Amino acid sequence: MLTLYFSPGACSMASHIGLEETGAPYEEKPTLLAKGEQKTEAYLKINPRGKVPALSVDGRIITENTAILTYLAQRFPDKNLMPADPIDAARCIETMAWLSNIVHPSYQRYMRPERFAEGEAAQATVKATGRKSFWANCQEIDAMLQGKNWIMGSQFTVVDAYTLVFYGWGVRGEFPMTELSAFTAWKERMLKRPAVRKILDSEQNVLVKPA
Ligand SMILES: N[C@@H](CCC(=O)N[C@@H](CS)C(=O)NCC(=O)O)C(=O)O
Repeated sequence: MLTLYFSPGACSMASHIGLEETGAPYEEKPTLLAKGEQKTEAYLKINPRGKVPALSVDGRIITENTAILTYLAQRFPDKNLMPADPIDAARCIETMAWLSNIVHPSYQRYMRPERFAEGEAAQATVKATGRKSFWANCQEIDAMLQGKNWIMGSQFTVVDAYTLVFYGWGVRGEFPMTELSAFTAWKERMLKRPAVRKILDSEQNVLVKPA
């Protein structure tokens, strides 16, 4: 049995979409960050780091979007969620690692500067540099998507599921996302995928909420 621990609106949406794209049955365990449910004793037994997502595979836990999405692509090879060529597969994982290591923390610095520095002046600097870095990262994604349907080219892969988190966060953070034409056209393409739409609707994501 596959069980996903996630919080609507969080980066766990990447694994949620990936899981839905496999077409496999799974159980959902909402773990609401707004209520601090990621820090409960019960959840810390699932992921001692107190973060979502976590995927339980018959009781064995995988954390980190990059690992969960790679596992899903390998477990369901007929769904073609990872490029077949080993170099392209490595590049797909490389891009997920970049999203996790660079893009996600840039947004965190913008939204939660208090986690990175003490004192108002230092936090204001962290926030401003986080905003600048996140926007530069969004521009890099836009450049990656120029002339392509999907991040890896002509094939939808798990890195697309992960990348959508950041378009949504950009909208939530009031960045001028529509200025990024390739990124925005790709987002519209993503919304046409039934699995993506289902998860965005169920999480009441900002990208599908009525204005
Ligand atoms: N690199 C990790 C990041 C996980 C992460 O930071 N998750 C956030 C939600 S976006 C979280 O659970 N935060 C709760 C907290 O820090 O208390 C991944 O991709 O899975």
